[in-house]
Amino acid sequence: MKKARAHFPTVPVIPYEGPGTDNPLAFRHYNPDEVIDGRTMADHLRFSIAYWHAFRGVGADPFGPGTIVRPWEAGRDPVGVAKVRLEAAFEFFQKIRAPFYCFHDRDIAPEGKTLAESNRILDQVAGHAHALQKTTGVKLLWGTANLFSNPRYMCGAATNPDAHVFAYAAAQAKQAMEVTQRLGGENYVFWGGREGYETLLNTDLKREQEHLARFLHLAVAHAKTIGFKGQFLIEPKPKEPTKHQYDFDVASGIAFLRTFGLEKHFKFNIETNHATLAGHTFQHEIEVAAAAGMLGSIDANAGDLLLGWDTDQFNTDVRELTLAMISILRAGGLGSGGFNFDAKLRRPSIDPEDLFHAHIGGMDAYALAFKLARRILAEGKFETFVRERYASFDTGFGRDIERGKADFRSLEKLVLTKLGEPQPRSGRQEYLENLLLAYLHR
Ligand code: XUL
Ligand code: CO
Repeated sequence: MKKARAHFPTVPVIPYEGPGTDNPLAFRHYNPDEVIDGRTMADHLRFSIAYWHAFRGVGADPFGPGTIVRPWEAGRDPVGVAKVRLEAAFEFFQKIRAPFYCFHDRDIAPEGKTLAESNRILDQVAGHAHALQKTTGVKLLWGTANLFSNPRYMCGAATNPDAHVFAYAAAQAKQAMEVTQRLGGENYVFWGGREGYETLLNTDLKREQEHLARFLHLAVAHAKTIGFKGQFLIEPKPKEPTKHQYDFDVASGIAFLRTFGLEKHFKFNIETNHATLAGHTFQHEIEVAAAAGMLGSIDANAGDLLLGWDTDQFNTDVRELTLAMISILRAGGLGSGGFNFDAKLRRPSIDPEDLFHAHIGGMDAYALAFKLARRILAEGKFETFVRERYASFDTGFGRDIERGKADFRSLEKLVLTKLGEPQPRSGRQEYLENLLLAYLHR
């Protein structure tokens, strides 16, 4: 392959310079080569760049068109532009030192006039991505199909009232999964897109949920047919674009998967901004997934709680990330998942350098949170507190309750004859919050 010209000529490979540096284009906490417990930080954190935001985001919003103009977008042949864009992207992945990227089919390759043409274009552009993966060592964390932008999906894809659209979506997902497999994708994501509804006046909710489950069963079957071993992930979101999305949050996602016998095949891709839109904290969603053994991957971002929509911002809230990281590490990590920056530049952040500042902040915040969470878990103060709080279930009648050896009658007898009134114990929330603060600001 001919040597690609530099698309970010003013920015070097971002060095790690430590917390004391004044260099805005250096990492303070993310040291990808640092070995911790026998694995590099790059390996622990498995950072990924979201192609749709970093390389297709132009800063458009409902009040105006894009503000971000990249030089590689200038060509007239869309397939040629797609390839040069990929080269710019891989240069960025390397300079920002992210080992992974993620994409929707339509992010990397333009849609053709027919499905056959779209498939051909995608195959061709994916071939270029494959070559770039090989020369750079950057890998695909996950792929997915965009089943929400094209007007044909205005009433949903798998939940569309028209079986024709369901069939089209199935065909598109098939191709996206096969391309993901060819590129060595470690996971495949199903985000609901327009799988939800605006009004029940025109919607058969039960039938739509059954169709969504059927679609996922077909995906599971196809993965088996082609030997795709990547992990399937559901990405819950409560609203936006539709008023009510079927994959509302992790808890409703678990119920849905179990109802339709899909739970063995899926884990969750949890997005911070989606958690808060559902009225949950990021950590809550992680804990709910972990409790079910279904924690898969993270879409790393943040919403603006004063705005209340999916603002997809880079997250530098170390407190929130440390709490999340505690839950992730306690659950044994993300396995084949990673931290994918599903986050975009603000509309006026138009310089190529802004893309670096944004990701440096996001990566540093996660790296710092990772280190803090490890220290907190190693010292075990919170764990000890929680364990002691539930200690009455470790022995005697508490253990009998947990093991199913007590019933209402035996417990009634126990209270009447022996236990009497329970002694209230403080939950010590403020003490614990101060303890956390001491870790965050040493
Ligand atoms: C939308 C969103 C998506 C998914 C992939 O809110 O998060 O970009 O991550 O389809
Ligand atoms: Co996302």
